[in-house]
Amino acid sequence: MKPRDPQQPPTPEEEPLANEGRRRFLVNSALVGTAGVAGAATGIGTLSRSPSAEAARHEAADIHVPPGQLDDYYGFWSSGQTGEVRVLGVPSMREFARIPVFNRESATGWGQTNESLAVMGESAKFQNGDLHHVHMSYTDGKYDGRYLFVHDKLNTRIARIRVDIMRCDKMVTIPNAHAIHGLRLQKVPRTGYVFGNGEMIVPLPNDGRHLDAPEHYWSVFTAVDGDTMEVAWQVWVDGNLDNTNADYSGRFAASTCYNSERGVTLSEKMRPERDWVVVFDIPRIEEAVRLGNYVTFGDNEVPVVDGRGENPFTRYIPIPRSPHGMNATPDGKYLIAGGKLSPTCSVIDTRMLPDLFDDRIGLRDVVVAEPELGLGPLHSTFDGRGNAYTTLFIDSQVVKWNVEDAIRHYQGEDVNYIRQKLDVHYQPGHINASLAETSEADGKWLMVLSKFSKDRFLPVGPLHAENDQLIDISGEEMVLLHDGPAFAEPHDCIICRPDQVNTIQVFDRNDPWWEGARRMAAEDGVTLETDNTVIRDGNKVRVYMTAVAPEYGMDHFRVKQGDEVTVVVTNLDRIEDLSHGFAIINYGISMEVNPQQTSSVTFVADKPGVYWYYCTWFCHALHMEMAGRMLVEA
Ligand code: K7E
Ligand code: CUA
Repeated sequence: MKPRDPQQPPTPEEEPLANEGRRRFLVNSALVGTAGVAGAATGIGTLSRSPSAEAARHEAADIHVPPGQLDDYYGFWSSGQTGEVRVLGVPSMREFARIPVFNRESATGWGQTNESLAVMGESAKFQNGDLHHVHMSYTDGKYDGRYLFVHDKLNTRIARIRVDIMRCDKMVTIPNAHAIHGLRLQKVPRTGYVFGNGEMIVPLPNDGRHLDAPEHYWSVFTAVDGDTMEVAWQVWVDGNLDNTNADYSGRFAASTCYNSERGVTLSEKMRPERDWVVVFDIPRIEEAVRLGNYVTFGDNEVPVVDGRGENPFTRYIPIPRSPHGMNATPDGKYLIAGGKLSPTCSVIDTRMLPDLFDDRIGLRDVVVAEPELGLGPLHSTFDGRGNAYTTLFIDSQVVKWNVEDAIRHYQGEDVNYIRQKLDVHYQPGHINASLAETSEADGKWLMVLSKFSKDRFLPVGPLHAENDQLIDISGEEMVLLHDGPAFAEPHDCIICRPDQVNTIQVFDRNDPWWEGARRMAAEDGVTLETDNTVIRDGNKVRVYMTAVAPEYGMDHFRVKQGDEVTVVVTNLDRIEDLSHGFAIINYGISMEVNPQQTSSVTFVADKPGVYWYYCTWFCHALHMEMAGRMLVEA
């Protein structure tokens, strides 16, 4: 048979062959990709999947949320290098909203409006971020719906999102640290502290000294006050810090370390057989800060408590090398570190930590199980019925195992702790079950965030979607129900109940969100809700206008070339979902103005001429007519 022209569709006779070739190609490319990721790891052996069986189960279980019906859960997704947070419904996996945080966002004007620039502060100069983890504030170990907290690995920031309006209201750059990676919250009595891990080691302060002397490179553990969003204190540690978590007693936090040797090359980082989990005693650290027992670095005032070597504040628990995830069981008893390069997880009994800090027991005594789970265990989650679910990155599987049985096995009993292994597609990282990060884990839904989708979706060029897979864990067996394509690169997600998420649909006019515009208007003697006026102050011009569908309060305003113009728009509509926008053609200005909200933007009118401004949200039958002219005199 002559080779077929790839530009032509296959003939009916060629069709089966073409499909066969596609299958073979995809399987081969999947294997190549895996080998690249897993390095010298063993073959993955997980490509034997059965699409028809999955499809059958899909029909059996009901994840379809009919039109007009609401989802049972909210999911909040991180987005990695996209820098935003996404809001999904579970189990439908419908995406409802995106919350811009570290990224520059076109529709809302995030990164351009004065309100967002005030939140971002000096770090607004960065238009990107790397947001791996999102967590909701706690009271007594349960989600309380006040805030979401996130971090930026790329530019070393921690930020807070108001849940009621789903907008970021605080952002802080963390001094002394270099790349905030792990981020978790104090669960008890409340949040409280936001804990952030400095992942990369650098000189302290990192001001040009010790460039060629890695023995002077260090990591710090950071506690931010979640109420004020100021850095409360830091702990100077040995090694580096990867993922972190807080326990359910409120006294301890713990972080994994994959670079205990503080190497700067791959081979140096891989040297020892063991790395560690470092545990922090929060009250002792607070006491040291109170007593002035700390140092500071460079030009910041943040108290840094020395937690290196033997000290009252930290304990370094040796575990197999290069651990990654750190998860707390919802019953409050255990912290579980994912082995990554070791096929094991290390189970730490948090109830033994007080004795460890009083030196009554040895470091390894608190490790009560080290179950062998499979290749590349990264993160774990829980069903509230005593089972853990751990992602096996290299095996492309989720393993369900019983924590108490693993402990019995470690004590020498002949019990099998593995309950089930399920193929996922492919290379899973984070895993999270409904409410599993809280004491209310309810064991219904499991999300597995797979890093590779390979052949699971229609191809979209070299950059593939990630695959967020939905699994039913309510029964004895995990059942894979849904493939959820996702753009770069949701590392993590949390799933909570709708009653834990209370949003407002129409702004209160007293909302602090536009505090800057409110103050400016007061100084100009302008009332935002009623006035449509232009205030000139030298070459600074402030334009105040209202918006009521389908009209702005001003059909034109006049400025001079070179003026610094601030436009303040107040949406007077009180109707839910009636958002307006304000955009200026050829000036690159665009922002949201939601019901009863004030938004403002400042720019230089550098080009003379007529420039139409218009509304960007379809608000009315005459939405297209909702426009006006900015007249810029030469
Ligand atoms: Cu495992 Cu950054 Cu949470 Cu990603 S980390 S997977
Ligand atoms: Cu206002 Cu469209």
